Amino acid sequence: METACAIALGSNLGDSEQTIESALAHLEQIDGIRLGVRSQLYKTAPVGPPQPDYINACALIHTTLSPEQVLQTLLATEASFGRIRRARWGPRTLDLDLLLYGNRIMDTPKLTLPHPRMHERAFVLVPLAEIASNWQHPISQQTIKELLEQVDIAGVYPLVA
Ligand code: GSY
Repeated sequence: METACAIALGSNLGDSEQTIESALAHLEQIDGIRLGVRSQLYKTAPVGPPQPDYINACALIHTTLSPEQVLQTLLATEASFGRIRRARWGPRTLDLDLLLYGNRIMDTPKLTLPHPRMHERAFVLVPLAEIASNWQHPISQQTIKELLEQVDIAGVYPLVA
C-alpha cells in the first residue's frame, strides 16, 4: 500500500536549480518511492540569518516506505549531494524536509509529522499550494490553501515568470 507524502526541497549553495532537479531525479530511482507531481522552482528570500536567496520547490511522492525510512532516504540524498549539517539555519547545498506523510501525526526525537514549521513558511506553502492546495493539515485541519492565506508571501517568486 502506498502513502502519499509531501516533501520540500531547498538549496542556496552552488548550482541550486540543477541540484534540486538532480535530487528529484535521484529520488525517482529509489525502490519504494514513486515521484508524483512537483511544483515549479521558486526563488525565495532567506528565513534566518543573512545568507543567499534560496531556490525552493515541493513534490509529492507515493511510497511503500515507513516515515522513518523516507526520512533516512531524504537524509542520505542530502548527504550524497554534499550536504554537511553545520549551522542549524545556515546555507546549504540541499535541504530535504518530509512535510506530510499521509495524515500521520507523530513526534519522536528523530521525526515530527506534520513538519512542525511548515504552516508558517511561505517558501514551503507557496510551492505546496501549487500541487496540493486541498490537502488538509492533519492537526489544524486547515487546507494548504487556507494556511497560505495566513502567511506573508513577499519574497517568494516563481523562478520563471
Ligand atoms: O528549512 C529549510 C532551509 N531554509 C530555508 C529555505 O529552504 N528557504 C528559505 N527561503 N529560507 C530558509 N531558511 C532555511 S534554514
